Amino acid sequence: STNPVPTVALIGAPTDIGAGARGASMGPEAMRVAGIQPALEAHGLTVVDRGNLIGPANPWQPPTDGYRHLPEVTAWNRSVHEAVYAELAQGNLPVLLGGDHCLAIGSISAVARHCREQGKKLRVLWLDAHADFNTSQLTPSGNIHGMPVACLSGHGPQELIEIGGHVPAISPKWVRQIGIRSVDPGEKRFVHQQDLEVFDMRFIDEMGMRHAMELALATLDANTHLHVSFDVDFLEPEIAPGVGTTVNGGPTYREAQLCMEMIADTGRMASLDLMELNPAYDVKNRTAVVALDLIESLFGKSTLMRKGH
Ligand code: 4U7
Ligand code: MN
Ligand code: MN
Ligand code: MN
Repeated sequence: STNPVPTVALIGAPTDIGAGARGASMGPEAMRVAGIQPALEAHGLTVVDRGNLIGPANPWQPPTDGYRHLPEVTAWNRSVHEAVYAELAQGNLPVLLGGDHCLAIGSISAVARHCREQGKKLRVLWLDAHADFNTSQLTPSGNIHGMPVACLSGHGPQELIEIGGHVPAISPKWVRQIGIRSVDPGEKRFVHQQDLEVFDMRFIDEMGMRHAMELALATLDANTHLHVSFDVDFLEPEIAPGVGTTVNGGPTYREAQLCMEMIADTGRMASLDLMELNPAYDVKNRTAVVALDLIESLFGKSTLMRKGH
């Protein structure tokens, strides 16, 4: 019989190729230094560390035609796509250690390809301060880490939208965004036009994290593959300074814990991105430690209140 608890496969993607600040390339090592492998093993999980992917260096050039570093972003995403797809094909649970958030194009296109082949329904939880729904026409920066949700939805350059072999890779209807509080003007119009379901900070303030997560997780069923794309800038910067793009007013430590625990309770999480951790902005690896604590909760770190968990 097959093991119902999948092996967790850590995949490092040490690049900041899509970001506006250098340093997310150091994210994977910061998570290893924080102790991600032994921490997950202590919860009874089998964990393999696949080491780091390799890809082009960051040439640190200005954007051309609305995109910064498009050939290098494409190379990195192809590599991420193949690595994530290979783990899913073996029945493993891939954890992508970013790296900037442009790499979610490779990761989620791999998850979508796997779901198409397995006849599974896909739900993407996007935990972020930003909607990441810009296009070359809308972007104020040209940084592709602000574009992955649009690219996955079929709005972007051909070489990025076709990475999973199916355009679009996903429908924006499969996405639930949590914690959003910084959206550019053109991007905002496009989010409304494409019917992205967004539980922004205003919603969380008024209704609470619990209600937001109940709605975001409402339509999961036994056949759903739940992918979590966790941009560390989702968190309140006071608890998570180690990101290149801080936005004030994020979820508190307790709100973020509840978010992760409610995801764990579904038992459906089958792949994870941990993105945008930037040790160059961190204080004594404190943000990596907080991110690890939250990841442990995602994997069901139990509390005293929940007997049987
Ligand atoms: B992240 C921004 F203009 N929207 O497109 C842009 F505010 O992956 C930021 O969520 C994007 O961190 C942030 O450059 C991308 C900016
Ligand atoms: Mn962000
Ligand atoms: Mn992001
Ligand atoms: Mn960021």
